[in-house]
Amino acid sequence: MATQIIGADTARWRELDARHHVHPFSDQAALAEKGVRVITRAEGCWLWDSEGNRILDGMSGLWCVNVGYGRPELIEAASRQIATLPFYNTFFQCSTAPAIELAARLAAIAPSGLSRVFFANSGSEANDTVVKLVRYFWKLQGQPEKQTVIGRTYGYHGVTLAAASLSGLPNMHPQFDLPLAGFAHVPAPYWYAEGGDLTPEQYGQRAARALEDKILELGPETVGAFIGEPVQGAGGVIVPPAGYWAEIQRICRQYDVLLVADEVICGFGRTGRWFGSERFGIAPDVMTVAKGLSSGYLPIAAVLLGPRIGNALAAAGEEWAHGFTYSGHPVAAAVALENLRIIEAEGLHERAGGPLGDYFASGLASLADHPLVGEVRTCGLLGALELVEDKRTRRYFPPARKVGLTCREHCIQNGLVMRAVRDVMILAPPLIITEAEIDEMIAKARRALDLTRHDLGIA
Ligand code: PXG
Repeated sequence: MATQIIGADTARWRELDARHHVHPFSDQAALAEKGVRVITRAEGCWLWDSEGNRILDGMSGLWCVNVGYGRPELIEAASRQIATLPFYNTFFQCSTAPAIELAARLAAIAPSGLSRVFFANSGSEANDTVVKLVRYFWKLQGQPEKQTVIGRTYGYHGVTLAAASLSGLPNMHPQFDLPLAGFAHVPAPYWYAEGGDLTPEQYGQRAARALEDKILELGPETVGAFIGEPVQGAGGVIVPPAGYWAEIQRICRQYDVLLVADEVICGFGRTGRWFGSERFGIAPDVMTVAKGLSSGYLPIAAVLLGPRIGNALAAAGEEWAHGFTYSGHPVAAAVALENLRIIEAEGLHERAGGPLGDYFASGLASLADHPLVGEVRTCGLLGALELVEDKRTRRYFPPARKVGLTCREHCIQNGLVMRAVRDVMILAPPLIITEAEIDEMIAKARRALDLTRHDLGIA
């Protein structure tokens, strides 16, 4: 009976969605034709859709539901704060208790003296804020020409004009005549796709040196900052070779270029530490966080400032002209605080960096014998499988064969959400996932790989 009602809603929702709802990063007409999947509830690592399918969420929503779905503590934190003070702003000499406590808590867990916190509502807004801060900081230093920010190919930093300009994914620029002036890009340390005959470490050094070349080409006096994700997420879970980040840091210091770590995906336990920067020995001047900060329960993001920028801003002697209505939103901040308490109390970051991360890594590694899998990469609870036509030469299938999309479709039909980036299959499950659920996830992934191979007509 209940299922019948659900079914009726599905048809209506699909129709209304097709008619009225504009979707992010989607071919609107193609999606309307196919019809959306309507997700109706979730618990732990599992989703249910309006047709009653139960699906293992191998992507934590969109790389964010680190503590899993349905946590009563977060529900209580939100409802308590909504009842007490649903909103007040942090402009005009006011603050709120959750925003203050969250700023202090972030300062306590952040590495390398990042002790001042500005709040935003999304990763895009946080990175957009960074671009403004970089410009303002160098003006305060009397070097207003140090404005260019360098990002990387395969980088994803969001979709506002500035954040999209920082990003380096090929589809993000042409539709909007981006990047804006003042942005440049250097190659990612993506050895598997672009490393040729070099070892991963050699290629990592080459990719890092490309930053030095770019700085010298532009003139160090014009380059204000470099931004990078410790592990590039949406670009395909690109785990940098050993030595890469050390070389990047040397270069940034040598040319007095601020180092910005985009921790929107890597933060809050994903890589097995509180922050990816710790995992890779990065001491950034600025860090941006979002997603796992509230485990996606409410939108909130932050920019964490180290002493150099923080002190300059504090000593500016004027007000800085930047801030969002919802900067430090009390309900989002209260949820984020409780979320951080859960991660700490349950040791979720340590779990992802310890036995559970190892279990996930060996589960994924067991797929390396599959004929389609050219490489398996993991870092904490981030994982990627490179699907290729020829493992020996690392040759991909022609893009027109849509191998990644085919595999993703088989995953969802078999009750698993896996993300396809080109022909790279990605997993980033909630940090509360159990070993039994990892086994189930790997079994579903293997089945999807077999079905994909079958569709490709490979014997
Ligand atoms: N930085 C990084 C590293 C991200 O992954 C952003 C910034 C922007 O955050 P907001 O909150 O503005 O979306 C992100 C977002 C995908 C996908 O397809 C990834 C993201 C967003 C949407 C889709 O993998 N990451």
